[in-house]
Amino acid sequence: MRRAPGTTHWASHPSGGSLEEALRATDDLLAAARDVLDANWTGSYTRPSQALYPHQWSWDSAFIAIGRSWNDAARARLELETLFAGQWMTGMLPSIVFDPAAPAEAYFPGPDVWQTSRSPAAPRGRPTSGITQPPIHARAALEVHRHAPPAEREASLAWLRRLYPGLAAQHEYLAGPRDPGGRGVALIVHPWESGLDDSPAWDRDFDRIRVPPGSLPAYRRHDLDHASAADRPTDADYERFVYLLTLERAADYDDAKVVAASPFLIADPLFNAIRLWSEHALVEIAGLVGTDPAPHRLAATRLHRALLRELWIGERQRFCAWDVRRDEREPEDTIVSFAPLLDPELPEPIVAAICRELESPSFHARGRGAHYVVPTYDERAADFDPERYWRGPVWLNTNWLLWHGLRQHGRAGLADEIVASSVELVRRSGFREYFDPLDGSGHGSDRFSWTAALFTDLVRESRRSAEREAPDA
Ligand code: 2M8
Repeated sequence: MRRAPGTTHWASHPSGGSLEEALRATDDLLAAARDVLDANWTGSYTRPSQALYPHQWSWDSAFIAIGRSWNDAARARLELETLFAGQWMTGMLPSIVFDPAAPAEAYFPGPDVWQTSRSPAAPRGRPTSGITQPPIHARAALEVHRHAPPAEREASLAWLRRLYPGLAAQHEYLAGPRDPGGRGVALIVHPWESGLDDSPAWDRDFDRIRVPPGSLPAYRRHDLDHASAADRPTDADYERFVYLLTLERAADYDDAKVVAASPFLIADPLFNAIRLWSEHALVEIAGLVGTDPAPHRLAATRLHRALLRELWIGERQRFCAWDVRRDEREPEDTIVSFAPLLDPELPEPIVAAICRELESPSFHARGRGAHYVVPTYDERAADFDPERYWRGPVWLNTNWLLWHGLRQHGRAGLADEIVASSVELVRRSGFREYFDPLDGSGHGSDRFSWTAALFTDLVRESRRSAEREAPDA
């Protein structure tokens, strides 16, 4: 099927033609993606981007390792090992491992603000942040292992064996201190832990946080030196981000104290769906490294039930973030509601409800001129913003997660559209951090590592599937 000039109507699935078209002539883009990853490689890990994010970020590294493993399995393995060297004794994997080689003023808030040496659980001599990020790492480790060339299979298995205890500890931490009420879903204590920092998914909660006048030290946002203010979170949001950090710091990052003190306490469907998907990966990894997979199977069953019990809201036909502090469900229609597609056991009527919403004009504005999927927020919402960070733009990592979820539930048509749209966005605007769904323009950082990595994975994996399905010549 041909596209009209200037538009990307990946409609009429399951015709399949448009994916084929998008995958054509991607060799140069794959080479360019590899260049981005190599340029951002430091020798032991990959920076998300050179100027805006000059340290190691947790879920970035997991996405990067997956994409990189298609070309360079050894660096992909080292990426995750470097990250896990920053793991806390509690099992918490920090959202940032700071790079001592980066200049002190390169990023705010840096190690001097976090002061994680206040906690006896923090790794000694390795400054990190004091919060975590979505636990995609076990899934990443499994993908990296699957991509290992035959000659490296033994080295890859040995690596999995070394990594497994850290991965298991990360999951135990989330099931323990991060689930103080024992409801089965892990709680996040800062929007930065969600990875979708200023998503409207928690506006109702976040907007109610009042920063006491004079409670914050003077600070300067370095992010605005490297990205347009219209693309980044507002100053008011940043104040609250920093305020929450100061509360966590004042609690010396003691989990029980942080949970007791934090005005932000959210059970996020995306965070927990990723956790569940990774728990299933741990079942497979345990089998590969010769450990009992049963505890991971049990944990996955519990989490599957908890997701449905606590976060699926039948009247709205939607997974909602749960503001645990106020015991309110946040009904905003955002991309976090779709992430439970990652649950392989999600009941079919719920899969169908999610797909209906994904195909509705809120997320899939067919027939309205140029349009790219999947926006991170309902395009019909009054405060939808196609350019600002997590408040509307398309991101390659959420596209990649949904693509996996849709494929595992047999929704090939929608999954193909996501690949086609992602490829077209990169072709049009390069490896930008995020993209305007309405015109495809790029925003945030340029030469962004996870865009390059996940572009690689989407294209290589789709080409491989197409080859498998092609009739014998
Ligand atoms: C963004 O978050 C950091 C804070 O952790 C920031 O804005 O400074 C988010 O997009 C997050 O998901 C991502 O991991 C990080 C680095 O790419 O940037």
